[in-house]
Amino acid sequence: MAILDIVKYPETVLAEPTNPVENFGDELRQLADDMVATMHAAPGIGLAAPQVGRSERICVVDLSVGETDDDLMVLVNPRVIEEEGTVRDEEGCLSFPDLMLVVPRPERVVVEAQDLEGNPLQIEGEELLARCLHHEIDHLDGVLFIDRVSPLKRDLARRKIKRRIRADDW
Ligand code: K1U
Ligand code: ZN
Repeated sequence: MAILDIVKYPETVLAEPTNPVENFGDELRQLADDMVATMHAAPGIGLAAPQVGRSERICVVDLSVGETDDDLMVLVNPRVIEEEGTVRDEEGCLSFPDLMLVVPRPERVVVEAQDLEGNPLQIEGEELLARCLHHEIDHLDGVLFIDRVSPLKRDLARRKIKRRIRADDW
């Protein structure tokens, strides 16, 4: 397993929609293993392929950050098929170090995906799991958390990031 570099905003790969996975084999398993190791090392509770510079539609989620095996999910070709309610809460993103934003997300989601063998999966998540699944699937569509806040807050966040890039603090 390798710990991969996490791509930071404004790298273009973060804004590009991913491609559906068609080949379920050793290369995909290797990518998933490396993404899990990278998420745990960060540490984070989720990670999507564009955040490690890849364009496959795959993400990993683990609300326990490696504490228990039971919470780990590897989702191939995930998509939200149902969503309910809206909650505004603070969240981070590993591609935006030390930036927290209040983002509206569904309170509950149902996600359809495949596992690493290509078998169908369905996951229902509420609260933090719903937020994390929605955030990761957004990454796979090239959507970032700054895209989900008001233009004013987005502009403020972009200014802060520009300042931090200039100060070599990004
Ligand atoms: O996709 C990412 O950038 C990872 C991101 C996922 C996420 C967090 C919170 C709400 C929605 C999506 C993170 O994991 S940020 C780090 C984080 O939340 C965390 C880190 C260590 C322990 C607990 C949480
Ligand atoms: Zn993120």
